[in-house]
Amino acid sequence: MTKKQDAIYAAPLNEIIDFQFDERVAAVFPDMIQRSVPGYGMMISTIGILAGRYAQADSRCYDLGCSLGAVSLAMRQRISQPGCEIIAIDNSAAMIERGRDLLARDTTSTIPVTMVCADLQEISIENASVVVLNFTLQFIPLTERLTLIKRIYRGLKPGGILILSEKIAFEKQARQQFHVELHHDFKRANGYSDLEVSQKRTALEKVLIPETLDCHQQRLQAAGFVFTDIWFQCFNFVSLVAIK
Ligand code: GEK
Repeated sequence: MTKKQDAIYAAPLNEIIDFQFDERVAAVFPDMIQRSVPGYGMMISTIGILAGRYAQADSRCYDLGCSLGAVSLAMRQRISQPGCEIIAIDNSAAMIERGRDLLARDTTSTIPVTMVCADLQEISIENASVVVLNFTLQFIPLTERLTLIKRIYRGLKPGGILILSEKIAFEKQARQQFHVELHHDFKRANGYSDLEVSQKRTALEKVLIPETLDCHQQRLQAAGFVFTDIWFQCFNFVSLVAIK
């Protein structure tokens, strides 16, 4: 499938409205995320490998904030335990509609994937062996994040895994600047102009709220997870695992 190129912020805008996961974004999403998140492709395929190891027979694997379902498709390819089902949730109707089309064309596995258009804060999480928040928690209001992580912890079976990927912030100004500048270089190297980088940054300012690694690790511990570790980092993009 050829990817439609993201040019949403290419022309100067009089007013930059807060970023939304609407039809325009859904249409260019694979190109947008690939050119914006360092290591995205590798992270998707590695989440498949993690799911392949941690999925338990007759359990559920959740892809929360699934967008077009890249994580679900990667998990589906790698899970071999019998009786597993994948539940993919996103509250963007445009994402779910396109995601369902892509899922219908995927013939790599027979593991059932149910894609649901819903607020992930309102769905029940139960009998889970794998839960993935791949760049989703950063869009949930700060005050609601601990409640969500606790709910995930409760819904996981013993030995189950949470995979949490986030854009992070740094306390020390010099570190923050180093990683943000390198991330912007990464975007420019992938063909985004200075204008695109800056307009997108403004659009995301109030919508995507990054926290420090320490903050994420403390929240995971507060929710009950004893084992947590970082399995990926490139600049200000990190992925953690937490095992119950
Ligand atoms: C990937 N995981 O390709 N309920 C449900 N979905 C939500 C909510 C919510 N409350 N808030 C945000 N979303 C994907 C990438 S993108 C990350 C995830 C990014 C959804 C939102 O609609 C969007 O599709 C997704 O979370 C975040 O691996 O674009 O930076």
